[in-house]
Amino acid sequence: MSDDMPRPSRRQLLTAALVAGGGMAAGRAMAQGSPDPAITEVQPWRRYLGDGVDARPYGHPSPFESHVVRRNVPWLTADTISSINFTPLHELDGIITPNGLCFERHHGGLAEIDPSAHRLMIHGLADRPLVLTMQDLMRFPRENRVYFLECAANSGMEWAGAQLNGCQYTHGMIHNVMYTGVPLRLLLKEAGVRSSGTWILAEGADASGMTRSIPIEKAMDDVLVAFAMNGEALRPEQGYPLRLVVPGWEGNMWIKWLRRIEVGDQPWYQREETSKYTDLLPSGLARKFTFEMDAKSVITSPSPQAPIQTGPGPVVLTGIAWSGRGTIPRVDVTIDGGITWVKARMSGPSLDKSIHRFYHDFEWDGRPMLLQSRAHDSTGYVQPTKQMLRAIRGENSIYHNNGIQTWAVDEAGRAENVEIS
Ligand SMILES: Nc1nc2c(c(=O)[nH]1)N[C@H]1C(S)=C(S)[C@@H](COP(=O)(O)O)O[C@H]1N2
Ligand SMILES: [Mo]
Repeated sequence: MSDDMPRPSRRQLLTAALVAGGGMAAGRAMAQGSPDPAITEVQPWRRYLGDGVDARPYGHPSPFESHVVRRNVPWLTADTISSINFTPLHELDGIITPNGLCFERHHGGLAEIDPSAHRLMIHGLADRPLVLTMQDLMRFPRENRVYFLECAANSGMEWAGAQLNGCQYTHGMIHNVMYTGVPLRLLLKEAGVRSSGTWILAEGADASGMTRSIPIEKAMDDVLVAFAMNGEALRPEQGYPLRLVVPGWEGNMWIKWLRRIEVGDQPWYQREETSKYTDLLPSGLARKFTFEMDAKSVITSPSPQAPIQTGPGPVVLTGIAWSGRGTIPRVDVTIDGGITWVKARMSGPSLDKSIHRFYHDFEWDGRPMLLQSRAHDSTGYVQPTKQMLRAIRGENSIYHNNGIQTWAVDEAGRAENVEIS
């Protein structure tokens, strides 16, 4: 975690300003020709009193930010009930995803649950089966942790080649949230889980009744039963009033509207871990139980939905990187399609199994660029190219695509999803 951008001295800044003559610098030179009404005229927000406190008891973003929303791709799914929408990554900065912008993936629509009628049952290979109310849960010690959730199908549409034009659609099945929750370990201990218990089954209370098998080692390690996100109650879209948090592992296992945990001695082989979320290999065999999400990154700006609109000169390139196995000590960036790589500047907290933010601040000469980022995680793993992935995994995969993304930027600053070989 470092903010190690070299700081120019005042003398260098003065020289730079003289050389640039105002034209190329990031700021605008003080008016020489026509006056700027934004500075010479009194604006409406200065003339009239504004809304008082309490006009907005629950705050919303400025109306000028109304384009910053989750979006779906209508042709991807038959309806919006069993469907997905995408986090607007190109509009975000820092590492935390605001609650209202976390992508949604529902298999049976969202369950609108009355917390007073919600229960969490823990049973199976347990000496003291439990049924907990929300109030009961609030009496267990809780923890705060920031984790990314990535759907294993994120970038799945890109296996066969560049397809969707924007990082919201190519990489937006991810969010990064601070959860407050009770370690599942404490609840399993309270229920007296037996030593013969080697797997758990987690079940949702929604119409899809989603179920996934999870090894007991993970359940006893860092899994949380979360009731809050970014400081407030979970949103209905994210599983209110309870969701499982399974750090670093594929999003499908993070059961929302969590109602039941069964302890058993083998996996259950439910739909979501057999016909779905398995990876078909070139041999015709399918790889099962790919739980951990490999290291991955994407440049969020410039990108197709966030073109360069300021012409040649200073550009702040930025993006996100994450790994299901730890932290991201390093991200490399190239603007020439991989001929030369530079180390990006990391900024913001470096947390285990969380999104990391990177920047590359450079002077754009106005020539076309091929932008790529490459994540290194704390285990030494380096994000592969799409060609490297296909060599091992073949052409028929959908899930677990963590290949390097390329954006082609033209002279006008427009960016497009491409692949280079
Ligand atoms: N009960 C339930 N849990 C669920 C799902 C669901 O449809 N029902 N979808 C799963 C999938 S596939 C993913 S990727 C994540 C998505 O979480 P989110 O909607 O908070 O982004 O939730 C998982 N948990
Ligand atoms: Mo998913």
